[in-house]
Amino acid sequence: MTLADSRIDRYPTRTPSPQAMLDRLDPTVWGEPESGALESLASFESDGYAIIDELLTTAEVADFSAEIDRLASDPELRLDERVIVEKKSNRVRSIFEVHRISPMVADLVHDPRVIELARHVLGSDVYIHQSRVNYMPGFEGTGFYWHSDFETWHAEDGMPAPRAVSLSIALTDNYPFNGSLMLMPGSHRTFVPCQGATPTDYYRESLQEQWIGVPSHEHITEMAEKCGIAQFTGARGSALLFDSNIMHGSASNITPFPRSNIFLVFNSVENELVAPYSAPASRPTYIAAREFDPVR
Ligand code: 6CS
Ligand code: FE
Repeated sequence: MTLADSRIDRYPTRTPSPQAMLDRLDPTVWGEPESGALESLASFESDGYAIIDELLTTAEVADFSAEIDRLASDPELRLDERVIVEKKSNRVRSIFEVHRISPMVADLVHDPRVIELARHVLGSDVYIHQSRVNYMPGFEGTGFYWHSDFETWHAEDGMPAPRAVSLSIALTDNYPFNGSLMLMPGSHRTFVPCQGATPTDYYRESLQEQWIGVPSHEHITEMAEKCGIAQFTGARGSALLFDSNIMHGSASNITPFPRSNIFLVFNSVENELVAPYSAPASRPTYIAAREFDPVR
């Protein structure tokens, strides 16, 4: 028996047959309650997310918007494998590892307004597991079906525990109608296993449209009835901090109003990736970093 075989998988998923939902085995907020940071995170423990109004100033939003537009229209970058395009329109949908491509985003990762949120929730030093810019263009921006990020990061990236947190910073106004993120409050306390094996090189399709690693209609119904559905709407510059295991998704955007955001995922340095728990091979490092040096 190899080490990999002997590893205990506390969150089994991508199994041949359907499995029952599991209670989360790990804390949500790992850091000690401190004054200050706690105020904006009061709801985080119970809901699995918190909204931070005006994380960025209007001027900073304008600068970041100009920066991501520059990236999206860079012909050279367009050929980079870290750029994901929309299936139909071939327009830029996401740019991964944006904190290594854009010095402005690299600075944002180190900004105390950002890094202190992650360190408080995760209760340790942190590193960037994944960063991306999401462009949800107007008229034909397609959304993401219901999923838990941790289910994917556990199965495909070998993330042991849900000790990671995402920060989605809105660079455009998030209205209820332009593809804004929907979340099920409190769903982070349940792990929803998914049925079906991970195909080889699945990331080449899943980042455009995910069809493995999506919960069953039965489980989605049960979670929605138990938790309800909330929507992240907020002005540009506001941000959504959310637990790696919360059930979320977004509708498509047929309005003329684009929805762009910068998406930073922090993982605890005490939660380093190991071999995938349920996939033939690890995903590229621009999707799941495998250098775990803490962000100082
Ligand atoms: O596969 C991933 O890592 C990405 N997929 C989705 C749908 N959300 C989280 C993450 O960025
Ligand atoms: Fe997601």
